[in-house]
Amino acid sequence: MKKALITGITGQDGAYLAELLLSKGYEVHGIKRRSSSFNTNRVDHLYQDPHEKDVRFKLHYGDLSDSMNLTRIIQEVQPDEIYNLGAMSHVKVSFETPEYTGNVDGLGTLRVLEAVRLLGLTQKTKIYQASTSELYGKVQEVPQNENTPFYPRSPYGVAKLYAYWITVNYREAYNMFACNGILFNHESPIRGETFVTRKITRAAARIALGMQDCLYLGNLDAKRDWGHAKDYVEAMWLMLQQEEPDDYVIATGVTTSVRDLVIMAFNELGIELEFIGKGLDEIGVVISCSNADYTVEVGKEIVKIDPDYHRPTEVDLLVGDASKCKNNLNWTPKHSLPQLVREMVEADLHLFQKEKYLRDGGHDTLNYFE
Ligand code: NDP
Ligand code: GDR
Repeated sequence: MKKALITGITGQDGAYLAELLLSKGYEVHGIKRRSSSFNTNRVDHLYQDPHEKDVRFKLHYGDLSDSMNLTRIIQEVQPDEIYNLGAMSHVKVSFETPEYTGNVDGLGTLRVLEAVRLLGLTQKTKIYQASTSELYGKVQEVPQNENTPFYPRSPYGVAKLYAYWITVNYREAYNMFACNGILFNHESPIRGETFVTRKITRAAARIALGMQDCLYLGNLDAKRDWGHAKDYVEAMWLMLQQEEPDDYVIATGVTTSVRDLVIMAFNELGIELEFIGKGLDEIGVVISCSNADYTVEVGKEIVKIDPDYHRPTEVDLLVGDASKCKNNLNWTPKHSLPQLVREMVEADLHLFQKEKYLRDGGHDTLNYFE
């Protein structure tokens, strides 16, 4: 039975990848951070009581800033594959926590690679590094492929640049099977709530249900190549099943602006939006609402700009060319953006319908401070 170790198992990709590897018969180990409240909700459905027999899903406390901890876990697990997905993954937040981001996202990768080397596992353990389209940053060429020059535009992007190159260096210096997946944005119903797609689909559902008045966003002009996280974790696994280690772009090849994504999400609920005005004064106004269940008035301003969501330096346009991955790994995305948006809006609608029902019935949450 193959053993995999996933850092960042409690995140969006970690949860989907753990599901995929379990379905392929792996024993899956994951590193979770200690937190003052539960942080495993994305993988709780995979949890197995450690007292049972033949448990194939195990969590270990750890942190990418702690090399001794990483070394001990890797020594204990002796993994065939490590997927280094752990990171402070929010680009805007990285401007506020640049040193921490450098430590975890940059040096954290070095710690994993060096642990494998020091433990003498270079010929046993294959490593996947979660690299990112944020490496491309300032537009040099479109679409972006494995040969496009990097020009990161945030502390996150710069930390991931270090991680990218240290992975290449360990592969070349120590003959390790280490790969960079240069993944473009990928989303899902379990996407973190502060990334723009999920922020939009949550707000669309809440506004339709009368639980929120307005959605505040930053740069509506930014364009991203959005895919489905379920498709992308398959590509991660495929990279480690090849004869030779290599680096691959994973993308859909289609780019969409934040503004158009907002329109798509509200359309799913029968709410037609129009954007009027410019710059910080741009607003999204309701033109029509075809669903009688939602009390959204025509003319209501439901999207506004909050400059706090703008980044000091922005990545304007990302669109990936995944031909290498298609040719070498036989991978193509199964989901389109309209399918992804529909799935996310439906999931958030369901979530908030439940919350509204409980709230209206007076059963929503316990108030500890009453
Ligand atoms: P998430 O933010 O959903 O998950 C990040 C994971 O990393 C969480 O499990 C988090 O733990 C963990 N983590 C954070 N800090 C540390 C730390 N100091 N030590 C150990 N673990 C830590 O990200 P995604 O699942 O979306 O992304 C996975 C990886 O892929 C990340 O490295 C991200 O940068 C990269 N990436 C993501 C893309 C995307 O579009 N989703 C595109 C390209 C790259 P906790 O749950 O406790 O916060
Ligand atoms: P990104 O994703 O920065 O591309 O990084 P995010 O969803 O945060 O932003 C995408 C674009 O939307 C614009 N934007 C807003 N973004 C957020 N979060 N909140 C807003 O209110 C808002 N308004 C406009 C942003 O300026 C940006 O242009 C994601 C992360 O998953 C990284 O870890 C990963 O490496 C990259 O994708 C590829």
